[in-house]
Amino acid sequence: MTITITAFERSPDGGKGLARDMRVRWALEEVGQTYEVRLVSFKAMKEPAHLALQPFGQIPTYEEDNLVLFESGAIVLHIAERHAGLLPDDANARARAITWMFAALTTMEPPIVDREVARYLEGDASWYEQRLTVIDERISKRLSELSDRLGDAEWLDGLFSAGDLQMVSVLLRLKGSGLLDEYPNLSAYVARGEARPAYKRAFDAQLAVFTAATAE
Ligand code: GTB
Repeated sequence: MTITITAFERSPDGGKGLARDMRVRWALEEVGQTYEVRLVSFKAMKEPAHLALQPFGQIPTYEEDNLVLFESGAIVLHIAERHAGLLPDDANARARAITWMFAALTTMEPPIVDREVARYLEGDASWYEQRLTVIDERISKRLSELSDRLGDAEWLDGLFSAGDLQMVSVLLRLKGSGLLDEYPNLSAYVARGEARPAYKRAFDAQLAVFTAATAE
């Protein structure tokens, strides 16, 4: 089985590992699957060959034999379902881990994405600071709720799962915002995720792509 994913030829995040191929790389590293990466330019992403794989012209995509997938959440779930290591065997625990995956992507991530979009679309506007305050309040409410639920636990529900992989990936987008600082248990949770050997291998692999691209 050969797995090929796509990633930015030159990531706009400057090698910080915030683009969504990082989540797929991390999942593959956690389950011990080797993979190849096809790098795509912004131009190539909008061309028919890539659009046939990803109808919205984005990365990442995932190809495995005759299977083509897009949407990083679906890709990570596919990897977690096919390989041991990211979802518990017990059916109820498995359902709860999947619930956390959805919570990360559909409850936690939207206001965090809004914050980034507001910065690059409205950053120069007179109303930007007001808008940022409103968005940050929405994010902080969610962080507070998540912090209460996590408490002193290491991971969201027992052992590390694909739910934690997605949640840590989403929270990492807040690095540098200062918003996580109010929640030491969430900061420590993110640091535990980053300390996982699989995360480090995935991070180093995406950073090597960025470093090579900028050395050209
Ligand atoms: N829902 C889709 C998924 O989860 O797979 C979203 C995919 C997506 O947003 N892909 C982005 C993309 O291809 C890259 S990851 N964008 C190009 C385009 O739409 O034309 C999002 C991203 C981009 C950049 C940063 N950054 O610079 O920090 C962070 C995250």
